[in-house]
Amino acid sequence: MPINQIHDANFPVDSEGRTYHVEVRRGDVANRIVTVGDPARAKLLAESLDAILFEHMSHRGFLTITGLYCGLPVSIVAIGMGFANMDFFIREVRAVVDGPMAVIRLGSCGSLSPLPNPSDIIVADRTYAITRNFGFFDAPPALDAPGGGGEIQPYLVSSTVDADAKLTRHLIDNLLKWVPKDKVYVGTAGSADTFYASQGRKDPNFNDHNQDLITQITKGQPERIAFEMEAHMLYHLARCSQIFSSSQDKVIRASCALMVYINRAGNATITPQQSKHSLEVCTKAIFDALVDDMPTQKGSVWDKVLD
Ligand code: R1P
Repeated sequence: MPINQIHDANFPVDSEGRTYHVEVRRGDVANRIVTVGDPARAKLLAESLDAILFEHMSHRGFLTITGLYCGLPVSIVAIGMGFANMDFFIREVRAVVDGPMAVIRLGSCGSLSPLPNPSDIIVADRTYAITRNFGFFDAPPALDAPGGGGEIQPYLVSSTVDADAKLTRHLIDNLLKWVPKDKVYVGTAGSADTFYASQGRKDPNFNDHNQDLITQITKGQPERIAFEMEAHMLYHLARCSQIFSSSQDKVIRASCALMVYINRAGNATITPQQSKHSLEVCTKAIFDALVDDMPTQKGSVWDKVLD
């Protein structure tokens, strides 16, 4: 939406209440949401819907598809990549959805130890953030000084936040209907603010001071099995909605299924056939989990659609 069509500089919406970046208004988005990065993935997920009631690609590339699954309203929102896009999505959708929300992220990830393998599925029961510490690079400590630069570290690792226990239980139960038990892992996902340096990838063009990053992050913490880039912002905002909101109607509950696309330890990648299969089984499991978790829709304009 062009900037000249927005009202309210502090939470921009257009004259009909559409948000600035996702471009959705009240009635466009359901309370049960699957969020993905890739719009093509969102389109594939939408093939499982019984009917599509709303579809819109925003000028910033957020694709929202709302339809019915087992007769209940669900939305699929493709957001692109990174913390900022997850923040745009959650805040703008929360602003136009009434009642409690259940959000499951379906993403891809890299696994960090010899297992899980590419094509395995990780349910992130907990997440943490890894962020580049700009101060370390912009005003570097004297690394050759006694003490090696003091306390300042090149990367910041946050504390962890839990997924919603009930939603995660439904997600795991439904995944196990389609995926062998030894291919489903439950573990902690590290959400990095960048794909390269903050995930310990070496780049000869920059000194990122990350040669020991993966070892430091995972030392003594074998449950830290995956890297991706969005789940922690989702869990963090969901937690903030629970502890700081004055209303139960504003609560967001979140969970996440991650398709292992690459294994960093073994330098292995998923095949096209495996990624297609992973997407198919995750699609069924996630939609069924959302329906099991919230079998009726409460407090939304979708009540009227269903009457
Ligand atoms: C990086 O290639 C992207 O893939 C992963 C990361 O989180 C990042 O967004 O997830 P998606 O496949 O969901 O985009």
